[in-house]
Amino acid sequence: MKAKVILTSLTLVLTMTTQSSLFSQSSPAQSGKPAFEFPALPYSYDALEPFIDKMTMEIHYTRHHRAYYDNFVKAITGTEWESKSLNDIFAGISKASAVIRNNGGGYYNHILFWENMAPQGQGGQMSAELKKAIESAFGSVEDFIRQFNDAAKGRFGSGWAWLVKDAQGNLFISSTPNQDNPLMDVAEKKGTPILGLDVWEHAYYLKYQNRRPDYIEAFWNIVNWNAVNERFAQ
Ligand code: MN3
Repeated sequence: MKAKVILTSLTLVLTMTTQSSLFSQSSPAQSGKPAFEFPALPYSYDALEPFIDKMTMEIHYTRHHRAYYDNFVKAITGTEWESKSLNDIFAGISKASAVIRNNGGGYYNHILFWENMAPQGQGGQMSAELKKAIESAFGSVEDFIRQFNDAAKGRFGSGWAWLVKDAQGNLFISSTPNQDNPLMDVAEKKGTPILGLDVWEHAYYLKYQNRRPDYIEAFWNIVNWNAVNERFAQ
């Protein structure tokens, strides 16, 4: 009797699984599949040691980034924003709620941040094209790094430092508060971020405490230039 109940339940589960895989071929809204996904971290939690410690990475990804994603999806579900791309959402973010702005920014910014880092020695080199654009915008690579570090150190409170490509393909450095980013219509200078650095205390406090400048210096050891080159070329 008990075995029969289990078998019936198994059949039911199997039937449901088959149906949902059929539905997943239709649009995300119809299938119940979220339009926005929470991507896997591209490396292990300890891969960026000793520059970013394992516990910081684990908490940052599984708690902070996950919460931005969950809250963003919850906030847009059933609204006009649900069917838009992230680019379109950010282009009209001044009309969205603070919950969508903060969590949508947090969701996107961290995906970029994880992608633009790699274990030491695995991030490759700045491409010749990117180097040329950096020299033309900032004078030299050293001047670029100094200006980027200044933007990251100078961000009061929580926020981000960015290397950004504008609509003409020119590079500039900027800094945004909270989880804003240069794709947002509220940004002072707008463009496509190709490199981002999280300077919220949650990104560095366990290892560096109040020494944000040390964390910023350490970041250059783990930049994934291959990813930055690719974003610049797009
Ligand atoms: Mn963060």
